[in-house]
Order: sequence, then C-alpha cells, then structure tokens
Amino acid sequence: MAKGQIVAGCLAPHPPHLVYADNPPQNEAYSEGGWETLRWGYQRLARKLKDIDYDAIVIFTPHWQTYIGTHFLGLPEFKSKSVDPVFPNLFRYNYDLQVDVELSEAMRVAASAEGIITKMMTNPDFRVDYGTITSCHLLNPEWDKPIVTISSNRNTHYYSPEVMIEQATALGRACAKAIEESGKRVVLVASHSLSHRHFVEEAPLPEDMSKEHIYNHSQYVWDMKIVEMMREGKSREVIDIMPEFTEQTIAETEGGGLIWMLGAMGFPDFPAEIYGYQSVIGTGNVIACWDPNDNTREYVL
Ligand code: 2X7
Ligand code: FE2
Repeated sequence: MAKGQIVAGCLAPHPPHLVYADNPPQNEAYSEGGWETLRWGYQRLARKLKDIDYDAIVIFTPHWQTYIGTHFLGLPEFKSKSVDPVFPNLFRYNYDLQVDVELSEAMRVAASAEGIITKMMTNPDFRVDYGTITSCHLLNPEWDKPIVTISSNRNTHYYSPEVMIEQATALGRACAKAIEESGKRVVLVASHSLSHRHFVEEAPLPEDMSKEHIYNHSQYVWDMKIVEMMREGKSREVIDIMPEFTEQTIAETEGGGLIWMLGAMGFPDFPAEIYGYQSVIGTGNVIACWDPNDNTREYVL
C-alpha cells in the first residue's frame, strides 16, 4: 500500500454569514448576498480542490469545545439541523454528512499513543457544529467526500496558549502518522478566523456591506502581519508569535486549529496561497492554502 499523505492544508474561516450570503438550499435563511471577497476566494479554492485527488477532509473546529480531551466524530453518518446559537437568524442549515470512521479511529489511536486523552463521538443525536458545516460547505459544496471532525480541547483557557501549542502540535503529529499509515490522501482544514473582536450589534440588514469593516486598526495590523508571514513561508514563526497575537486580538487561533494543521504538515517553509481577506461583523478572516506540491502551488493573490 502506498503511504498516505496530506495533499493540502486550508485555513478556512467559518462565519455563518458566508453560507447565509450564498443562499444554498440547505440553509433556511434568505439573503441578498454580501462578503463577496471571501466567498469568491472560497469558490476559487474549491475549484483547486476539485483538481486534487483526495479521499477525505479532516477538519478541526473551535465550535466543538471539549473540556476533557479531544473528541472525534465516530459514526458513518450525521444528519440534523445546525443552528448558530449567536446568529440563528442567519444560519439554520440542514446537513447530512458522511464520516470516514476508519480514519477517525486511527487518528484517535495515534493521538492516544501521544498521551492525549481521546474519545469517539458515537451519539447519533449529536449536532455537528456550524464551524464544520460552514467550512466544509464552502470548500466542497457538493459534500461528496467523507469528513472527520476533531474537537477543540480547551487548553488555552484551562492552562495557557503555550500548553495549547504543545498539545495541538502533538495532535497534529499523531494525525499525520495515522494518515500516512492509512494510505489515504487527505485535505486538512483549520476552521477559524484570525482576529476576533466583533461588533455586539448587528446591522438591521446583516448583509449591508456599507456597515462592514474591521473592528479596529490594531486588529488589522496584527492580521496583516500574520498573513505576510504565511506568504513568506514562516509558519513556525507564526506559531511563535501566536500567544501574543491571540491575546492582543482575541484571535480564534486560541482553539488550536492552525497549530494542529501546521504541526501535522511539519511546519511548512513554503509560501501559503492566499485566497482573500475580509471582515465579517468586525472579525478578520483569511482564506489560505498550503499546497505541498511544488508543481501545483500557485501565487493566487
Ligand atoms: O464563529 C464565528 C466567527 N468565527 C466569526 C465571525 C462571525 C461569527 O461567527
Ligand atoms: Fe467562530
């Protein structure tokens, strides 16, 4: 059997506004559009993924928060309605998704061998979080690949940002080993925004783009610094300044997704492809992809 491999790693923000703006049949709310810079960037990345041969998507989300250990989806199908608790007016999405349970269990076993507390989620009534649904919908609107969702163990809050770096890196290493042994070709997804201060009042029309802007300038400067480092292939340095970044901008990096993904990819030193940056209700969001294949890696933006 050929060795499995990670064929791409995507940083894929999940504001539910992006699904709302797209008006897919699965979502109950209706919009007049909005946030095109991000949505068009997602469409471009989705087209790239279509040209890559892969078996499964493994996604790490900060909106499945677990306080004892790291959990993995553990049933072949989950079907329900995902409702964003903060924006139920925008996101009530009917999903029916397939899980690669074999890969999920293999990653759990490998993580456990790294000393991480783990558990499979086998409750058929479990509601998959909106981070998973939003990022997966935008990267693969056809939903024609099985997924695995990994929960975010709350290391940053319970311990410190430094402990999160250690734990999420170990988890990434374990997942990479399991993927290699599985013989599968896998796309990794870190589902989150960068800076994460947001407005506490919504515009009367949420998609009114005349009201959308970054929460404050300092948040913008921090985000641009991180994006610049991604472009320069300085992924290890991104992790080094992450505790400060997370604290200063209340960044969603606190959940560990980007650390996990870059750790699994061995902290790449090649440039990330950038597909777009835009604010959503004041938060900073970049779509980026790390393509380990020198022949297909592009300079997108
Ligand atoms: O979960 C989110 C987010 N990360 C960013 C913006 C708006 C809503 O939800
Ligand atoms: Fe979020």
